[in-house]
Amino acid sequence: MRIDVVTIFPPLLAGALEHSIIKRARDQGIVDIHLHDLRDYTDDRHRTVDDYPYGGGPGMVMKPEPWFRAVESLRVQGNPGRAILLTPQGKRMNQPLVQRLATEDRLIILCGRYEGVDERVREHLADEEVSIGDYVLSGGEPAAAVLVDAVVRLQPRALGSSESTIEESFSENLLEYPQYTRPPEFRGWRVPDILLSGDHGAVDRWRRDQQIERTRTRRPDLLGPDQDVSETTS
Ligand code: 9D3
Repeated sequence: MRIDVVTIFPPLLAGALEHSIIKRARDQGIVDIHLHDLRDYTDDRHRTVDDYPYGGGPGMVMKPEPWFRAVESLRVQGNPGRAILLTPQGKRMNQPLVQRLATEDRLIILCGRYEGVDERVREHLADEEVSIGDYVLSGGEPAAAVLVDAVVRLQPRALGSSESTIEESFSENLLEYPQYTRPPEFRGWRVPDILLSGDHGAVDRWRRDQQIERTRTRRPDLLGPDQDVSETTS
């Protein structure tokens, strides 16, 4: 898979993509990731990427021309890919969305900044808009790091033998069970006896119960709308 990221701040992302699973996947040729500076696609002396909003109001808006020029020139080589605009107004990222994007041959990720991006970019350039959740970031770069991580680890052969190969709790909609390692007692806090019992059947049942109980108390929304009292209005 090829991933292009367009940003006014490539160094902010570079570090996040040079470690651990992503680094290994890049080194093995599983993903080909390229960072591009949006300012390289401007045509004025000051490399201007923003301007005042029509109609007035606070802040600046990112100009459309550098985005179109960037994406259109990246598309000259190879597969047009899917252009994903990272914005607070996008569809909320979740594991099914990540699984769908992970099957694409190419993603072109656009990181907004400032107060926003000219509407013509979302209407006529982006194939899809994605948000990573309901909190305010200063730009799309941290969201791009999150999306790239989530997509890369789903690529065939991206996970090594030490990472789990079976799909984890978010795909089966349950939280993880509690995990322990040595020592059996630390500062007076004991590892549950059942985990030291050697009874594998009992361990499996305990873990399953813990997963269900944890999900019920912490993330009832994962068990379906009926279980989620927080979604009740009256
Ligand atoms: C102060 C500007 N805000 C007025 C309502 C809107 C706004 C625009 C741009 C708020 C944040 C941003 C920058 N954020 C992103 O580009 C972003 C983001 C986010 O803030 N939260 C969750 N996911 C994402 S993806 C991109």
